[in-house]
Amino acid sequence: MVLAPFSGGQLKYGVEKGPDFLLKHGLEKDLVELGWDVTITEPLKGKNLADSNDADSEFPTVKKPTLVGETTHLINQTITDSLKDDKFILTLGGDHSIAMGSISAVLEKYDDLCLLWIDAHADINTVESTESGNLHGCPVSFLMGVNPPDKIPKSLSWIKGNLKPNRIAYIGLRDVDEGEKKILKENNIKAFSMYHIDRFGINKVIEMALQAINPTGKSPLMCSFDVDAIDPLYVPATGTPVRGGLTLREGLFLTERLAETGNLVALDVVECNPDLAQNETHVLDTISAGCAIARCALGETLL
Ligand code: B3U
Ligand code: MN
Ligand code: MN
Repeated sequence: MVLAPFSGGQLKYGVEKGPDFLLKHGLEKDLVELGWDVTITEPLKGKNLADSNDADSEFPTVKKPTLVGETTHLINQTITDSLKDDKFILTLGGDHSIAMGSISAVLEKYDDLCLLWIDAHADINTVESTESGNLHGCPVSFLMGVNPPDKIPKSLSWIKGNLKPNRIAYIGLRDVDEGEKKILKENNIKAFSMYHIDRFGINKVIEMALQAINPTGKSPLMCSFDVDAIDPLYVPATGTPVRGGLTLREGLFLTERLAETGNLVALDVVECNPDLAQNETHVLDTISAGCAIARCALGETLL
């Protein structure tokens, strides 16, 4: 288990408390009870990363590139180390920019890795298309290497950008920027929005997604799960909630199905922000959903 208490990919503090809240809810004990031998690593602990908006005159379109670059590199290095022992990698965010660190590391070990990005958002903005400048809206573009090389901030240039577009599928989308739609189309990326879930049902959608990115059924799978994919009715305490999302059961079903394949090698659970809850129930709903996602991905409901 990799703790990534980081909020620098966006502007709302509190998301860095995610790992702590998930652990306090009993996640480690739950996983041990499922039979996992859990080790906890903290790549960011004791690291003095300046939380300034390092206004980078060379790259003015993105916020805090140095902080995000250094942080995700530390996460990458820790996970690269853990993967030498063939561990399952569960990374707890933090905002979704941390996936630059986790996915790049997993991809280095498994070059045929298939990625399921479960999110209300596509997080595929480039340094040119981003309107907010928040790097949690950009990780996929860096992982895929679609940013113009001369526009990549130095601190993020360690990312290889070798994730292939035909190995990514999205599920749960409902708030995608125009620039992102263009990138998705140009790269022919499989993207299942809430419309597709209503049209075909969640079971068919996950089968279509897996078939598209992993036609042999033999490649390793990673899931990057942004809790805002689930409707704010169930997961209210998150930075950019969008109504009309997955039910809690649909979200859990996705991870149960991935566990069932036997090919899941890594999971991110990101964007739980307890500070944005209006009351204790909101905190509990959000954190218990985050824990349930992890437990289901790690086999809890497989009989
Ligand atoms: N696409 C927008 C909004 C956004 C992306 N990810 C989240 N929000 N959580 C952006 O800022 O790039
Ligand atoms: Mn999101
Ligand atoms: Mn996201």
